[in-house]
Amino acid sequence: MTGSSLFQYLVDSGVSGELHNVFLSVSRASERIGQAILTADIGKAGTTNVYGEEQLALDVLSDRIVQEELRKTPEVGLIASEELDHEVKIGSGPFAVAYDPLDGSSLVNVNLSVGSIFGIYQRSTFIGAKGDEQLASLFVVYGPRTTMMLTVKNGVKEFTLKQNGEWILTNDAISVAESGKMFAPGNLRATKYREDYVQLMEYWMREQYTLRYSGGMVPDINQILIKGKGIFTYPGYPDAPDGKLRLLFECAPMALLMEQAGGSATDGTIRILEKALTELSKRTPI
Ligand code: P6P
Repeated sequence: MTGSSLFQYLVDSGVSGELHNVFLSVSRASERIGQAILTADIGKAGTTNVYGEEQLALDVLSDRIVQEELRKTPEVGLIASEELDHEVKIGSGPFAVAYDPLDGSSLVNVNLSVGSIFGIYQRSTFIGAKGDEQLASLFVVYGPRTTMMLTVKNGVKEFTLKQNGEWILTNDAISVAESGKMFAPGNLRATKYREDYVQLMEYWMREQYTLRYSGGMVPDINQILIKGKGIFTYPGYPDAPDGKLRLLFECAPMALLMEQAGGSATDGTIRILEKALTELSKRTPI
């Protein structure tokens, strides 16, 4: 129930002890990233990631923090990071963690909320993985408060990081329903090429949906989960048919949370969680 610690929740939920350490390492990494955001250099790292996106010093630092914590976790054998161009075997543990260490990092220098996203599997390679295979997924929002949305596939729970470093269960009944009139429309530039997206936007505006889009997938999805309503879109268009968002690092973890909260997540045709990963950098419309 609310008020219990993350560790107590994992025990109460019957999550296997082997997984506890993985969650505790991820939560420790997130706490450290939250601290780094407050103090670290928000300049450029002078490098680009595999997507050709310029890395910020914070992107690289956040990835290093997650790696440090996961390399201290014997239960984790494999990692993949949005900041790396290949998966890395880090031990002989059964679990595999795919993560975006600092999603939307460019929002830090305009002082908007950002987040970290994690998907946890039991696999020896991510190639071929489907989001349905995730044992758990979670994201952390670095906003006015640092909060975590977690699913171990028995619903979605919110934890809040307290001053003493404890993650306390603050909402144990996260759910979304059809009722909401709130939209987070990404990639509006696609309307130049896609009449269907124009019609959808016109419908949402005519129906007086409330616009809530920050440019950060983590806070934008968090808002839908907390308010229990709304829709997030990021479609593709001829120049980028799969859009921008990554299947492994962003869309699959988010899709599991959304479905576990009673919502749905598709690429416009099939469930995100049914899509097999053909390559680490695979993108998908959502
Ligand atoms: P755009 C952040 O860079 C990100 O990967 C997601 O967090 C966010 O939803 C999307 O890209 C924003 O993209 O095209 O609106 O800047």
